[in-house]
Order: sequence, then C-alpha cells, then structure tokens
Amino acid sequence: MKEELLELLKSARIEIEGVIKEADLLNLKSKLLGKNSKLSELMTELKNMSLEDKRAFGKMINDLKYDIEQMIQAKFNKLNAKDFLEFDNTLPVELGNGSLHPVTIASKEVTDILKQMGFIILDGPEMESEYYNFEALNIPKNHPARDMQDTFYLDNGLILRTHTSTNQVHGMEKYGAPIRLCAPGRCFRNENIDHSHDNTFFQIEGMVIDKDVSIGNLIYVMKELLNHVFKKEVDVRLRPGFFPFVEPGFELDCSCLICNGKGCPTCKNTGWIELCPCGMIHPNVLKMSGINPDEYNGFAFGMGLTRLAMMKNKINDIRVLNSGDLRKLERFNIK
Ligand code: FA5
Repeated sequence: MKEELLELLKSARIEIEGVIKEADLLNLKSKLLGKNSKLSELMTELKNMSLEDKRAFGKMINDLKYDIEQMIQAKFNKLNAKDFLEFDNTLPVELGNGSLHPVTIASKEVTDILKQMGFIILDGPEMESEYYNFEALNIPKNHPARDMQDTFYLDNGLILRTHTSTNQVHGMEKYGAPIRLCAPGRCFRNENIDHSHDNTFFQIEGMVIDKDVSIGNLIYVMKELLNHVFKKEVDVRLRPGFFPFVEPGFELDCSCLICNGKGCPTCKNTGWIELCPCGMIHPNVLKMSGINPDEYNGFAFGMGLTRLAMMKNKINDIRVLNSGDLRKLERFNIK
C-alpha cells in the first residue's frame, strides 16, 4: 500500500500543477479527495487490516490527504493571485453601442420633413385638462365622441391625454394665426392591447392655419410626408372618417408593409393600417381658440408614430416597442 500511496501523491502533484483554471481545480479536488476517489477506496481497505497495520497505514493515508489538500490550496492561491495581477482596470470595457429607439427615429424623420415645410415643433403636457383634450376640440361633456377614446381619468381631476390634438389648442392660443405646427408625443388610452394597439403610444399632430387652405394642400403634405418617410411611394387610401374637430374628416390608411397588403394579424387581415386621420379644422375649434373662421381655415392630422415605426421596421407586434427588451429592439439594428 505504501508504494500505491507514493504513486498517488506523485500523480496528484503532476495533475494539480497542470491545472490552469479554477473550475478545473475544483473538479480535480473532488476526483482526488471525493467519495469515489482512490484515496477513499484505500481507506475502506483499512477495516480488513490488523490493528497495527490500520494505525500505520491510517496515518499514511491521512498524511497523504493532508498533502494533497495543501497542494490544492496552494494552487488556488496561485490562480487567484494570477487573476488579480492580470486584471487591468485601465483596459476599455466592451459595451455595445446604444442606438435610438425606432419611435424616436420615426419622430425625427417626420419632424425633419415638416420643419423643411416651415412647421414649428411644439411640446405639450401629457397630463391634461378635459378642456384641452375634448371641449376645445368640439367634444363637449357627455358627447358620444368621448367614448371613441377610452380615457384614463386621474385623481387630481386631470386626464392622461388621449391624443396629441391637445396641441392644436395650445398652439392656437400661444401663436394665433397663421401657423404651421407639429407636435410629437406620447398618448394614453385604456385599450385592449393587441398586435397594433397599446395603452401607451406615440402620435404626431400636424396643423396648418392660413388663408384659403384647401383639401388639396392637405393631401399634398400627407403624400410628401409619407414618400419621404418610407423613401418610396407607398399605397395609401383616403376614406371618410368622423372626428368632431374636423369637417370634412378622413382616415388615411397605408398598405400594410408587414404582409404587403395580403392581410395579417397586425392589420387585422384587412391589408391596411390606420395611420393618419386628418381633415379640415372645424370652424368651432378655430373660434374657441380665438381665431376668426371667416378669415382663416386650415387642416390637421394625427399620425400614429408608433404604427409608423412598426411599418418602417416591419415590426409585427406593437408590444415590442414599449417592452424595453433590448434583445428584441437590437434586432432592428438602427443606429
Ligand atoms: C386621433 O387620435 C385624432 N386626434 C387624430 C386626428 C388629428 C384626426 C387631427 C383629425 C385631425 P385616432 O384615434 O384614430 O385619431 O388615432 C390616430 C392614430 O393614432 C391612429 O391612426 C393610429 O395610428 C394611432 N393609434 C390610435 N390608437 C392607438 C393605440 N392604442 N396604439 C397604437 N397606435 C394608436
């Protein structure tokens, strides 16, 4: 047994010396000292020995175990010291490059084009009074049109704005006529969430007030805007739409770019995505904000920016955009 123990010590030393990773050393420790090790096998043999041999060999086995433990501990210390010495905190840390959110990019593209057309950019509150969200937009209290937008009412008597049209009113009050403004921002509705509806989403409002503005001007601006944003001619359709603050009102839909108009869950199998309702501003709205409708008229539109970002990047589920899940957002690889 003595030779066997010496042989074991020798091979353990060689194996321990050869280890370069801490994890491998842990595995080796259990191989050399664990329940299924050669050492533990030798220990079970002790019980068949005479008392005298038991004492002698028992001591040898214990000494061997102690030596192996010491060698392993020394190796641990050496590996840790090496890790510590090799750590250089002046080396650059590898962090992936960040990127702008797809909605931020869509918003910037739209505002860039509108700025070139002479629009100013306005920011407005997300927490609003009912006056700015509804009444000043020709939606009086108890008007059924309020049900079109499921609203979050707050304890402080205000609401979370359901659309960016609130900024039509802020803009008219602040700057009067003539005016060209756009207002990107977040909106909130108590929606049933699905592929194309979220409870928090972005719109961009656009408004032009001047003398002799026509529906032709409205259509021209909308087409220019979409051609620039999509960098190609996209199929759009205009159909009548009802919004109390415009007359006439239109729904502008764009051909679903997820399924190329064939029909999919994102467009609810219609082939079209509701993107940008618009219309000629109702005279009541102008009047309420102190603009004479006999002198001025204009148009307004409210484009779904989140939907636009979906179409541009072929994102088939709106929930990805607010999820903050970088693994998914990184797939769009937008810089
Ligand atoms: C409005 O909000 C009107 N204020 C738009 C408007 C402005 C009309 C000016 C006329 C003149 P609507 O509820 O349809 O309309 O919303 C406008 C766009 O916002 C929709 O076409 C859609 O693109 C987007 N949108 C609406 N609800 C959601 C939602 N829950 N999730 C994501 N996008 C939405």
